[in-house]
Amino acid sequence: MQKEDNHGELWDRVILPNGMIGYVFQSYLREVPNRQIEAINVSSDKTLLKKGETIKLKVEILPDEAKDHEIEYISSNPKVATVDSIGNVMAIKSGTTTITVKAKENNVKGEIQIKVITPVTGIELTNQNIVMQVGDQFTIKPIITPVDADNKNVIYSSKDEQIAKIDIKGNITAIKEGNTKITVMAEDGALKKEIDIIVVKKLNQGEVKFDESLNIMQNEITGWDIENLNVENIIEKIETLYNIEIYDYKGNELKEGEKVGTGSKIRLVDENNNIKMEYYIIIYGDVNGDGKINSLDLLVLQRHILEIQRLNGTFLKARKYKQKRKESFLIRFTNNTKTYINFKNNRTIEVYWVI
Ligand SMILES: [Ca+2]
Repeated sequence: MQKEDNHGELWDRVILPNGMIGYVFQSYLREVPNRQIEAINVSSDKTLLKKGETIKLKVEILPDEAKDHEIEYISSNPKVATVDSIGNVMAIKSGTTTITVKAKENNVKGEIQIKVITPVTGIELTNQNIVMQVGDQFTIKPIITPVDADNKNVIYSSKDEQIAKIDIKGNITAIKEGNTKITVMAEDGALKKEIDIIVVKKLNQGEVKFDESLNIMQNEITGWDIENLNVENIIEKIETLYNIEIYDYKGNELKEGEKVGTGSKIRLVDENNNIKMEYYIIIYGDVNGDGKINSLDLLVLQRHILEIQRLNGTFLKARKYKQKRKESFLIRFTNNTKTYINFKNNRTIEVYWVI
């Protein structure tokens, strides 16, 4: 008991063992239970939690008569895991923390160490299937979520390496005609995704010829006039023996007059409906695949830069715009991404960016 100013009513006078006389005032009074907490045992079904997971701690208070006495919960690192007043632990991010359960009436406490891990919960691939010509290469870049996963490494494998093989960086090489599957597996073992690979015979010039304005990079095509790209414009630029089918990035077949955007696919099929080849359309600046370049693309790009939603595959390639525009308005993001906004007329804004 500290020597202090008097508060409240005088309650009692006590004689201490050393003979001193003390006065007890009301403000110092606290009911002291007969039997105090002597031990606190803390346990949990799990001490290894995944980010976002919650568990309730099991707390045993001894002796039994004291089990209703007040206790408090403290997390040594609330950034890793928090604990509420009734022992619910919530895993926030990777790391370790000690949860202490302490008696309010004295210094008796129990502890438990909680480890939080952040496993891979998503492997996102733009392509569900890829058509490649014998000898072609194509790189897949899966988006691994969450961005703060402890181990974002993936392991690639091919079901049939005679048909297509894949290296540790995700570069697929088409070896011979046939079908196979590529598996992308998170190294932490939790998740995997598959892609169908169709390897077709290399087409020769007589089978398909593209307009000179286009730039063909194996199965990706750039160099499109972005002003009016619709199904007919594309068909006009391809000379082929085969039927041409155009699909949007979601896989819906596009009809005459419909606008074509990034991620759309040109499929060549023979009279028996066999796929002869597929090409992806990349329109620089159109990162959302709607065929227009406007402020929506800028928003999508901002989400990519801020890692809210990463761009992938052809969309990722469409974010680059290398041409210099003199009458452009330049925006700089903090990470040095340059964005050019080109005011074309009173109604249209074109947005280009260079990363
Ligand atoms: Ca767009």
